[in-house]
Amino acid sequence: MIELVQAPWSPFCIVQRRILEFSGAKFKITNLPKAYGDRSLVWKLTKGKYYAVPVIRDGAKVIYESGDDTQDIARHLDAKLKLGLFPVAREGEQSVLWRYFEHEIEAVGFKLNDIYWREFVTKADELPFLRHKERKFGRGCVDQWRAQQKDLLRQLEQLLRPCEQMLAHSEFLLGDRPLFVDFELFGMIGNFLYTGHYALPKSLPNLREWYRCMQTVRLVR
Ligand SMILES: N[C@@H](CCC(=O)N[C@@H](CS)C(=O)NCC(=O)O)C(=O)O
Repeated sequence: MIELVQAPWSPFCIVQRRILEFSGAKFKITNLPKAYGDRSLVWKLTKGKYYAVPVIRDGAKVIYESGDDTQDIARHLDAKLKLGLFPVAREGEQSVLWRYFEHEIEAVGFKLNDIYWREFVTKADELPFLRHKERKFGRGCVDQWRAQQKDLLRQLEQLLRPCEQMLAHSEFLLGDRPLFVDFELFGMIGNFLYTGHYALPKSLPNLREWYRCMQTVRLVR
């Protein structure tokens, strides 16, 4: 059985979890008990090559991203479970879009989620969480994001507007069935909405409808 090693709020993990649910395949979820403080499980599985999540274990194979902009896990699931998420004719559009989602949208969405970090980080993980964030974004970064919350929400709305425009013309981003980029955007938004403090703006009705649909959509063979 396929095993997903994850942190439940991680945007990149939500992408793979939803793809697995969509596929209808049986799979097992393993949450890192201390997502920030202890990556030893991932380190062991990848034989000392990787410490981030998600990681997939599929029989003897362990799959993780080989680069910053790769989609090795999704491509593996797509090929193995025959999901049709990466049609060759849409490869170019998809690679432009997933970079926009992973870089621009994720960069604002995760800050808005992290404002509420004490609600999803365990006591034992508080110190490594804060250290992890402050080493990358500077001392007091989470307090700054809290102070900038309204502005960050406005930024996110602007960044999501092109998706709203795309969804005015089709049920999914690139047509009448979900492709990889639908799951990718779903993960970034799922991270933003994780703590339940936010909703997608009313000014983006097509996106709201698409998100509702993406929560439960299943593969039709
Ligand atoms: N491009 C990678 C990014 C994975 C990633 O950044 N994961 C975060 C969690 S959201 C992580 O584990 N970062 C390393 C760390 O926390 O030390 C992917 O799509 O899987």
